[in-house]
Amino acid sequence: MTQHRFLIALGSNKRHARYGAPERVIDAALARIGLPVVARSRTLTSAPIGPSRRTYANAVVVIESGLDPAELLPQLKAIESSFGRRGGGLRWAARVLDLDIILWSGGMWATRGLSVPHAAFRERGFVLDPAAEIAGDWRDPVTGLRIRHLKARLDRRSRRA
Ligand code: PH2
Ligand code: MG
Ligand code: MG
Repeated sequence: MTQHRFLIALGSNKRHARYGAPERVIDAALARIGLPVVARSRTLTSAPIGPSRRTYANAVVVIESGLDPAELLPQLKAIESSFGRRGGGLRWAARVLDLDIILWSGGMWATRGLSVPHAAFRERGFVLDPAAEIAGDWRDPVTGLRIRHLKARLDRRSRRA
């Protein structure tokens, strides 16, 4: 089976009854993924983008798997649910755990309900900042730019804004 690499973003801005603060939720979620972790960023805190007012803990990991994105996604959703995440809430409401597929080594992927690269990651410092720590050379197949370059571009834009 061909092994692929995935860049996965983890986010939490709500305590978990057992694991505790969002930083600890991220650690526990990583342990749960159960796939070989090639690299892991630090866990960074960031101001919420969107309506929720709670600070987020965010991290990214590079993992290896023989699955394709459509096969991996339900596994990530199952982990979110097992951490108490419930569907059907407000978009971008506070959440115990969010696991997003940002990139994979297979290039572009689009099936119903899932696009890889993640549609908005180029505008999200909370993804690009930790991603630049561990995957700065990874090239976005849509823009042809490396993560390090996407981060520099976003940093420039947000300084100007
Ligand atoms: N996730 C969102 C919406 N806003 N803001 C921060 N700082 N970090 C996140 O992970 C995040 C967010 C939707 O998934
Ligand atoms: Mg998300
Ligand atoms: Mg998500």
